[in-house]
Parts: sequence; C-alpha cells; structure tokens
Amino acid sequence: MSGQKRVAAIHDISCFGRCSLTVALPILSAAGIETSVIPTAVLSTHTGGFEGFTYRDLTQDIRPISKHWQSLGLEFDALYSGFLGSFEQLEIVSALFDDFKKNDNIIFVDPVMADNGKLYSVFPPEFPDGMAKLCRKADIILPNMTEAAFLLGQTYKPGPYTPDYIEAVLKELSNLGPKMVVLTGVCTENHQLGAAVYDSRTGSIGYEFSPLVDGFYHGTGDVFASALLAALLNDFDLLQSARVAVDFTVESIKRTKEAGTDVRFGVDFENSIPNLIKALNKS
Ligand code: PXL
Repeated sequence: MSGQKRVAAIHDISCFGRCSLTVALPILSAAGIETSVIPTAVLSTHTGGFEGFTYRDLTQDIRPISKHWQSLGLEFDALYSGFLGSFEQLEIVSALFDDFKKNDNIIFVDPVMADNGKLYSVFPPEFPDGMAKLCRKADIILPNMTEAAFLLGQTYKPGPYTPDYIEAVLKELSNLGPKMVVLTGVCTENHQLGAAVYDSRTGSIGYEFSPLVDGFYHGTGDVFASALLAALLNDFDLLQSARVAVDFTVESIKRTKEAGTDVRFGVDFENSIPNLIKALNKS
C-alpha cells in the first residue's frame, strides 16, 4: 500500500485515565496515520487502581465490525492490539489477524497483562498462555519485563539486568513466533531505563535508554507502543523507532511528575506531541 498509512487499533476504551484507545488514537493520528478502531470494551476508568469501575464488554461486536470491513475490501498497514479482556477476545482477534494479514503489513501485539512482577488482577493465571498463542501470529511484540516472564512461563526477576540475560529473553520471545521483539522496562546496572530490540531476520540487537525517572505511571506502555508504531509507519527502523518512543514517553512522564498528577490518571503525552512530530519529520 502506498500513500497515507492506515492502522486498525484494537483496544478497550477506558473513559478516564489515559491508556489504550485514548492514547493510541491521538498519537497515531498526530503522526499522520489514519487510525480505525475496534473498541473491545468500554470502562469508566482503567483497572489499575480505581475502585468500582464499570466494564461493558464488546466482544460480540468485534467480529461483525471486522466482517463488515472485509466486505468493504479494507486493508491495513498495521493491526495493533493491546489490552484484551478474555480468552474469547484473544481467539477473535487471532482470527481477525488471519483475515487482514498481507505480505507487507504488520501485526503488532502489545501483550498487555502484567507489570511490576504481577499479573493484572482482572486476569486469571492461565491468561498468559492465551496471550502467548496470540503472540505467535505477531510480526512484532512489545512486552515489558514482567509480561516477558509470563509469556515464557518463567519466574519474574526484578532488574537491573545484564545484557546476556536481556539477549536470552529477546531470543526466547522471538522463538514464540514474532520476527521482531521490543522489550520495555529494561533497567541496567547504570540506573538507566529503556528498551531492547531484536530483529531475528538480521540477528541484530540494540538498546535505547534514558536516565531512570522514579515512579510508576499508568498507561506508559500504551504511550510507548503507540509512538513506536507511529515511527515504524513513518519508515524509521526498529531501533530508531525505539529511540523516538523512549524520548516521547520519558518527556511525558517527566512533565507529569513535575505537575504532581495522580499516577492513575496517566501521563501528559498531549504536550509532547509537538516534539514527537518534530522527531518523526527528522528522517
Ligand atoms: O494500559 C493498559 C491497560 C489498558 N486497558 C485497561 C487497563 C490497562 C492497565 O491496567 O486496565 C482496561
């Protein structure tokens, strides 16, 4: 496909607390990418730290939406999935990937399910096996270090990590199926935090770091993944895309920390969008 790139973003809408679609849609759109959405659920807030959130499951809408799109002959440069709420959704999204896969498009799976050594409370212990199955269909996956451990059925090890450990994890994740792996939340002995990338087609491994900013902010995985996809679709290579995504995410976290915002509200990525666009125009 030539001309403007088009993505299908398949995530929930958390009405408050910047994450999933309320992050993916503005970031991809700002990067010049036509972004179609399949909302998988509507929640009043995300599930990370708010009591009493509402949850309307939209599983039954996913297949009719994708079948209608197929009947229209729509094609996508990337299919981007994030938080998926059930095994049934994993199966339906897997079938959707089969329906829209082409030789030259990207299946981009962010296996959102865990952080800080723990599976999110909404998921049963077997959920990572289902997510690992979906990852087999992906061209690129972007787990954080906790999700990587769950995908591989290994015990989570807190950082800092040695390059040998990171490189083994990257290769084992790629053995699940995806050609490319981006590992996030990679912390080194030098108090840096960032991403490690691996492309199994060339065997290349690279790192992009930033000085560690303390504190845990919700939705930063979605901010990072959306910026990385935005850069890839603007023809940056995997490592350059990781740099763009690290810078965008860290700048957004720093601004949010300075403002003293409740960490559950997500990060102020909105005011980093001008710099994201500048970075994307520097090709
Ligand atoms: O940011 C990931 C995410 C997305 N969607 C929902 C979530 C979370 C993380 O907690 O709860 C509903």
